Amino acid sequence: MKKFTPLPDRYTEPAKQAGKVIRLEYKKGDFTKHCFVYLPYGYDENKKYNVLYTLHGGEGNLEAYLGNETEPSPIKHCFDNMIENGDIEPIIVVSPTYYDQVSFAGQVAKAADAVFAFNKEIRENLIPAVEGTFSTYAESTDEEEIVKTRKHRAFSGFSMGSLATWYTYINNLDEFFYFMPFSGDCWVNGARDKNIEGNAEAAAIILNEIPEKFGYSSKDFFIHAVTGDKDIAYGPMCNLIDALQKNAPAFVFTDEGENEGNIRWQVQEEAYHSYEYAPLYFYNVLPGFWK
Ligand code: FER
Repeated sequence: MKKFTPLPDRYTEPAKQAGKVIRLEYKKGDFTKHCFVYLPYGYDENKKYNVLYTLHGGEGNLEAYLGNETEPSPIKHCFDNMIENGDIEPIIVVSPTYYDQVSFAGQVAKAADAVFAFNKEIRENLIPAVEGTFSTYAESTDEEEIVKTRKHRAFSGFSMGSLATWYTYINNLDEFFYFMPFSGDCWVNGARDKNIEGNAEAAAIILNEIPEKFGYSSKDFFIHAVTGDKDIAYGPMCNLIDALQKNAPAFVFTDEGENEGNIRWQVQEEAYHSYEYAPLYFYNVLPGFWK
């Protein structure tokens, strides 16, 4: 397994070329929600941008990645610096929440329920709101067009947001090509309540069936899963990766990019369960997407 490249100095401090954080309201039925959207420096409506959707953890909220319009976060500065230095092409980043704007801080089971319900909202409300407002590869928000442009969409998330990333692969593989689960494994829906043993084995069987279910091959997606060796998700993620290596032939492990396989696993030494490592992980993962 390759080591992570250390984050360059000052990548979490304001860049010279600063993108913008915008608050975007959208409807979910009668309910109004919002998300924060990062537009890169020099955003131009006449250009097309790849989009990263990224989800917070069980005690987080929709400001976890980008901050907000007036107080941008270190992670937002990291996106600016990566783009300014040419590590990645300019991208749009979307930070939504699976909660209905209510604080369920500390209630992991509530987070799991919200995560399991969120994929419908991504498909029906979130993607149309974002990609109908900003300039992405999708020329319209028709389902067919969103599916056609799936190669230009990535999904990531931390902890319970990583659970959401595995579930977006399971439910919305037709809308996303790239996945970056960080610091969270794939709980089988309801397994916790039912006390099912061997969650990782059950998850591997489910994950293995997904590409065929959508009519895709092993070349039609790329997952780069990451965590730290001191992270509470390290053990569960190792179990999941082991189960995928043993029982899920749809997954072709690689230490390189998507031309060599479709799943890559990388672990940072001495890293704990924290957003603190998100800039390091984005810096190492995103340059491998959209190549
Ligand atoms: C995991 C480890 C921890 C995981 C989730 C958590 C989905 C969440 C912990 C919390 O929110 O307290 O592997 O996978």
